[in-house]
Amino acid sequence: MLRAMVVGRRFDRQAGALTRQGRLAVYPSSHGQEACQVGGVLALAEDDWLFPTYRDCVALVTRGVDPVEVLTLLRGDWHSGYDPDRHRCAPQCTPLATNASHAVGLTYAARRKGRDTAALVLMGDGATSEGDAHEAYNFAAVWNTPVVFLIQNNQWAISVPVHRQTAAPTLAHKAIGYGMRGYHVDGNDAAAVHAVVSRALAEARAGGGPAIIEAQTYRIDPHTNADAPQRYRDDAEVEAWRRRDPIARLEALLRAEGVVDDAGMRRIEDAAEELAARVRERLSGDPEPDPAELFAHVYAAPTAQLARQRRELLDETREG
Ligand SMILES: Cc1ncc(C[n+]2csc(CCOP(=O)(O)OP(=O)(O)O)c2C)c(N)n1
Repeated sequence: MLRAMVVGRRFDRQAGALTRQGRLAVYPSSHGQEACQVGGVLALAEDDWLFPTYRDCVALVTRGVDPVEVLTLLRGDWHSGYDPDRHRCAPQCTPLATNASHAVGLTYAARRKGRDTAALVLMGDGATSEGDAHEAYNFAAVWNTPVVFLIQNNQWAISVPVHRQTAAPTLAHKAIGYGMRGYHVDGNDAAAVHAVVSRALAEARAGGGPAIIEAQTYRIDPHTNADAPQRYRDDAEVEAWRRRDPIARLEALLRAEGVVDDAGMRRIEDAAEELAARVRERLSGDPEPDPAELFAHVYAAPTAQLARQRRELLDETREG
């Protein structure tokens, strides 16, 4: 977990730099949320599925998706960038909470086929206010599908603080209303996140139904590179959360237990630097996407409307 978190943070920093260089259009940082994403993903079994959002690039890298493929969409190239079936990772959803109902559908279908595939849905605190979240929670509970909804409560939905998002005592309380298990966990403690997600997935696979886990964490960086957080939050708040850094905490624990030492940390950091260098090198050129591909994999048989839009786009880009 420590290695994945250090590598994930280095990847995250590299992606931010590539954005400033104009190599990526936009990048939503995972900085501060590594314990949630790594602890959650490492609790998944091989055949389980991950349903990430735009925020969850570190989760995808941890799942073994090629880091360059993770960033492909953000370069403005291709729809997902990676093969969802190969990694059992759904494409990252930007429309909030839409990934939640996809996960319910996938696990429901798997159960009908006699498989015990479970799914982990990553979602933000803001996403819990969406209609799609309600529908997904409700269907998951009524159909008893093996889905674990891991809410990364990073305290902010862009400029909206969590106390403006809900009047519930905690987001985990929402589970009660849907008739499922609810857990509340320190989202900056990787071991705790891993333990509670593992338990919830095991219970779900054994027929115990879905669960909502609220992990308390913090988005250290701006919402994306296009955000100006100094307009809505205090530096003192950010500093207080920096002191609860999930990587420093896990490192301190593992050093105290004699699992890792200076040499071990150096090996991890070297691996992280190597990954960052490979990402930099492979993203140093510009993609040359074919605009027509935008329409290629939407439907098996394109609708008349899409065919018309495709013609219009090709006419426009030819003129341009
Ligand atoms: C359905 C929908 N409505 C609005 C948006 C615009 N939007 C993008 S991110 C965001 C905030 C989401 O906050 P949260 O769910 O807490 O996730 P975080 O970005 O903090 O990880 C909003 C409102 C969107 N992507 N999708």
